[in-house]
Amino acid sequence: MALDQFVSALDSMLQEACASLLEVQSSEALEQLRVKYTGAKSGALKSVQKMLGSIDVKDKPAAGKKFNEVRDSIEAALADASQRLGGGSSKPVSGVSFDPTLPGLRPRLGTIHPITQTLEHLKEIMGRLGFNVTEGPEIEDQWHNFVALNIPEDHPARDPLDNFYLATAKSALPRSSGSNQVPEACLLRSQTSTVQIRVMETQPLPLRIISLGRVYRPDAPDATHFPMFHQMEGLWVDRNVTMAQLKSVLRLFATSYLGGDVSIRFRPSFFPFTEPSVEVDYWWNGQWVEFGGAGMVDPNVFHSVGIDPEAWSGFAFGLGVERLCMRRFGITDIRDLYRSDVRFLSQFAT
Ligand code: FA5
Repeated sequence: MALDQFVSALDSMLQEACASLLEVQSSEALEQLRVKYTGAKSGALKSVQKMLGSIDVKDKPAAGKKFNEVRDSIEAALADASQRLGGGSSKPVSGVSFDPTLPGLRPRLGTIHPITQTLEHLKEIMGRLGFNVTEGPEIEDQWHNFVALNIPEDHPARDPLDNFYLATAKSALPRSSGSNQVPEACLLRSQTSTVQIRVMETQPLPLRIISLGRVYRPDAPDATHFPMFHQMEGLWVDRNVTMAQLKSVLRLFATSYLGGDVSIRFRPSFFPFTEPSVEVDYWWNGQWVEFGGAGMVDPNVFHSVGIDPEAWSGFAFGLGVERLCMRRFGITDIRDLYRSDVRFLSQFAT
């Protein structure tokens, strides 16, 4: 095929395509034109391209160049038509419009997790009652988690099935007498009562502290239990601390945090580290919900940290932070707090 024939075939195709594309009025018609000219199987460009094979070798570069120019022009005309009909363009559009008067995109700000909010709130209330905030480690040795708290070696609370013992972390030589004097496995603390011991070992008396943090137990998750949760521990040791003061502090705390209309009750109970001991419940949704344990520090605990129980007395309590948070925010399933669903969590923005 002669070069001039090839060129004029391309020119007339371009002319016809441009005329049709300038007039096209609907997306459907535009799509038909796209198939007609650029369709991969039987588009007009494809048929002309096939003719390239019959062009004289010396004219092939010029013919190829012409073919590319025409193909680009048809694609540009298709993009223009698509733009005019309101559809997107496959090619970047030159002169993109930009309206500086439109409002900007608002950046998404995070919110403070309801448990963090609760921890801060509890510290604030207890601070007003004169309690100082203290911290303790989450990886504990058996002395602080059990032995010093009057929980002997054969106590069921030390069962490996009820605790997260760590395979690698070991304590220094155990302080408990009668043990076989080899380093013991540490564990993720199962209660914040560990901090009572750490504080009494290191701080001068009298003392009045709270400690808030995570604790870990292999409890099956349900609406009110989670394997990782938070507790607030309280400890007051002085010359004449009484059970009546324990009741007053917990009642003042509960009305401050949960509201004046809250009903709470103290139920006789047992903890190895307090005597007498009570469970603390509040009334919610037609039933009593336990939110903590409390009692007078057991003399054996005082002995283990070198405090004379004849000269000093004290009370201690440990409250479940999640249960308090749920009651205040009306959350009915503890698992919602840890699903990391931003739609749920952002409801509690401060
Ligand atoms: C204790 O942990 C004692 N250390 C409390 C204590 C401290 C008693 C000081 C006396 C003196 P208990 O195992 O009952 O007690 O847990 C206290 C609270 O933690 C419970 O009342 C509950 O509110 C919360 N809690 C316990 N297990 C879970 C769990 N799996 N998920 C969420 N909260 C829990």
